[in-house]
Amino acid sequence: MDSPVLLRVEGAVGRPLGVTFEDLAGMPGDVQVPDVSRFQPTRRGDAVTLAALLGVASPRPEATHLTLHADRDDFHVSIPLDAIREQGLVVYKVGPDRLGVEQGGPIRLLIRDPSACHAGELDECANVKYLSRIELTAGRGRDTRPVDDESHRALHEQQGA
Ligand SMILES: Nc1nc2c(c(=O)[nH]1)N[C@H]1C(S)=C(S)[C@@H](COP(=O)(O)O)O[C@H]1N2
Ligand SMILES: [Mo]
Repeated sequence: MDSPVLLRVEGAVGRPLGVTFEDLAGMPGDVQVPDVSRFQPTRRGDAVTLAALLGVASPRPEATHLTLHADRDDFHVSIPLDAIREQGLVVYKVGPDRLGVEQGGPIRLLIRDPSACHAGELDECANVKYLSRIELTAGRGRDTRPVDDESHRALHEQQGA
């Protein structure tokens, strides 16, 4: 049986992708990032670089922004492509196991070195859980990050965090 597609890379790209667990695990060793707790002590798991996935998908020249979509809970974050390309990690496993939903799986995006919530484009809010689609666009895409402390608190309560 074919493995399920966990993540799509689409929009302004030369080659749209439907990525399975095996695709991620089969990427070359030099783009695998074992043990993301080295970057963020409270996070667990192993990743591939976002840059490597984008290398395969080939963003078209007009692409200025990258939008991270979590269709599961309708959460979306849009960031300038140049800012996130080298900062993004696509976490997909914990040792031999798949990344569970309680850890934001099956796919979670992590920013290597995020700023505090609302302190910039690449903030902790951009650590998107249940990442299902990466969309490249000319101009900013959808962004549902909370904009003030109150809505942020409400979101965290909803997330149980
Ligand atoms: N899918 C999804 N991802 C999300 C969120 C969310 O509500 N849904 N909240 C974001 C926010 S605002 C923050 S600060 C971080 C919190 O991550 P943590 O719960 O692992 O600490 O997740 C981000 N990723
Ligand atoms: Mo946040």
